[in-house]
Amino acid sequence: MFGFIKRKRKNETVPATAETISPETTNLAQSPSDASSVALKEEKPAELSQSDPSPSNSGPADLNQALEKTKRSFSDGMADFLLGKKSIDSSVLDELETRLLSADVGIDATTTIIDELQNNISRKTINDVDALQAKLAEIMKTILQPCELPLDTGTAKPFVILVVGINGAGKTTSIGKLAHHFIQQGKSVMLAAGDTFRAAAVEQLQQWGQRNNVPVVSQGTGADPASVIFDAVQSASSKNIDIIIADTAGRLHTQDNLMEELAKIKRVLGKIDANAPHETLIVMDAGFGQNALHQVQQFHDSIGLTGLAVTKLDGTAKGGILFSIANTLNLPVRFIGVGEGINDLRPFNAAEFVDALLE
Ligand SMILES: Nc1nc2c(ncn2[C@@H]2O[C@H](COP(=O)(O)OP(=O)(O)O)[C@@H](O)[C@H]2O)c(=O)[nH]1
Ligand SMILES: [Mg+2]
Repeated sequence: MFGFIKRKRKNETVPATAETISPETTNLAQSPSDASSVALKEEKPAELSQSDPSPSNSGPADLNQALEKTKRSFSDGMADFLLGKKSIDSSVLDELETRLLSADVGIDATTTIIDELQNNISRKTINDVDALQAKLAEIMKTILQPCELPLDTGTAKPFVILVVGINGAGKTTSIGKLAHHFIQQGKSVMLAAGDTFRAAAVEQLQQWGQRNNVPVVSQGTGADPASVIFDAVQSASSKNIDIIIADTAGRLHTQDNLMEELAKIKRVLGKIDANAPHETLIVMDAGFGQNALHQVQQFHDSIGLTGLAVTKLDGTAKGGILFSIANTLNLPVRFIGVGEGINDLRPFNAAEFVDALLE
């Protein structure tokens, strides 16, 4: 955010100084293996055709660039504002506060940041813009650090990841990127098409399977998601696959029958391995800002989440939502999505994120 303040300040003469949906939920009593009499289809990975219009396979999006919109909402006009300042006074903090709020950092995290800066200014440990920037980065990293808990998939085999969230959040796309991420680590991956609500959803996952050259287990549209995922995990087990990632249909936290369907999937998986799913990962669209926090909390209360993937940070000025997440949800941010391409998902790193934001 202050990167170009520095550039502007090269001409400065007076430096600032301090003074200052799915199919209806089916009967759980039905044995999942009964349900598996529905034809199980395991898409063998196929080579991609040249004409496949897959999202860019280019290198990872540059984090600085991906966060451009959020950075702009912080920094537009901030440089000019600070240039006129001879000291870091309360008006600087007021301005910063407004910008943090507009980037959706949230009231609690913003208050923490501003209070901490104010204390340092009062104690005269911040005397200029550079010191302000350094302290700001330090405080922001401290807030985000507790969310940085990388997903360890080595604790079970197959390690089962159940992906949930509302429609359009980026679940299926993130599963495709996740498969790529794990393959890069030398792991074997299988996908389960648990979004049986629309045929297109199964096809979308199959395409990601092809791009990654990994098998996709599916049944027909309208099949019971719990049985699809159950069968997939059994298949992964027999094939010695390291990681299975299960897609689910999008749903709202208010749709009780759909939330019950997720609970059912978890119960059914528990019959194979008491600890499965080993990760219940919610995918959240960063662009939804504060509204998404409530939704995530409701999912958590209903089915118990273990991690978050925050997508579309490239498409929003609300990237500050990560700070609200850190302050209000007691959940690890496993990954962030910064574009539509196969490489555009990265493990969340608090320091890297803050540095990119303040660059
Ligand atoms: N720009 C951007 N688009 C994304 C990202 N993640 C997903 N999308 C797009 O969001 C749309 C919905 O994604 P999809 O995976 O189908 O959502 P689902 O309904 O939750 O499965 C698609 O057009 C994706 O390409 C991201 O990190 N950045
Ligand atoms: Mg989907």
